[in-house]
Amino acid sequence: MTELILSLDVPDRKRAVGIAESCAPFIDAIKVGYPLVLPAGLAIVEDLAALGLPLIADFKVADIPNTNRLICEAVFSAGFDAVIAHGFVGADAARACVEVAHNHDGAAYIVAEMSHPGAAEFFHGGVAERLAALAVACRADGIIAPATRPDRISRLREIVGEKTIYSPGVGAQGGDLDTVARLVDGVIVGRSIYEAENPGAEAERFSRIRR
Ligand code: OMP
Repeated sequence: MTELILSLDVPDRKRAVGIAESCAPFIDAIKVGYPLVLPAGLAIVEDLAALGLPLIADFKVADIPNTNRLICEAVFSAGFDAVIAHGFVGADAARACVEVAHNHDGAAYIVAEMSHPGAAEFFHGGVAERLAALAVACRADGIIAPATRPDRISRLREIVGEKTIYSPGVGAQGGDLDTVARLVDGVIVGRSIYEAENPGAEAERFSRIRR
């Protein structure tokens, strides 16, 4: 089964909670990042907790080990179940995120390659492969890989093996749901669901990958 993860990049707290509620029966986790947490605060975790779904903090943590540790402590103390961190800051910094996550019985995912066109400027020439290897070496729970480049997902799968691959970039960014769903453990979808007239119905449509 491939998971469907709702990316709740909706800055209005009430609207975000309403969308999450309508989508909840059709999704496996909710990813929350700066667009929602900055206006709504970490209290958004309490609003979403009632849905009983894992909450992923997409803060793309990318600092020195001590700061990463402090950020991740705040993330997991707030009630998140997982965090997304960058690996380009080095193994020591990425490992700090993984250690805090595991101390809280949570998970940490490392960005191996990003999905937008500009990612090609730096994520090339073996960089993504090295970041995926770093994720394995740091005992991260998995990686983030681009739905916009399924061939790259397949290449990164060779490196991470059975580890989780979560993939954003379907729909609004052009990635094809069914193609990507066959390659990854979870597909992350934002705008295609939360900007739909009926987000719940759209989430249900996307949820065909969960069968
Ligand atoms: P939509 O493009 O609206 O479906 O949203 C995709 C979500 O995934 C957004 O929250 C992005 O910040 C996030 N994302 C990417 O789009 N590309 C990446 O390479 C990595 C992420 C991420 O780490 O989640």
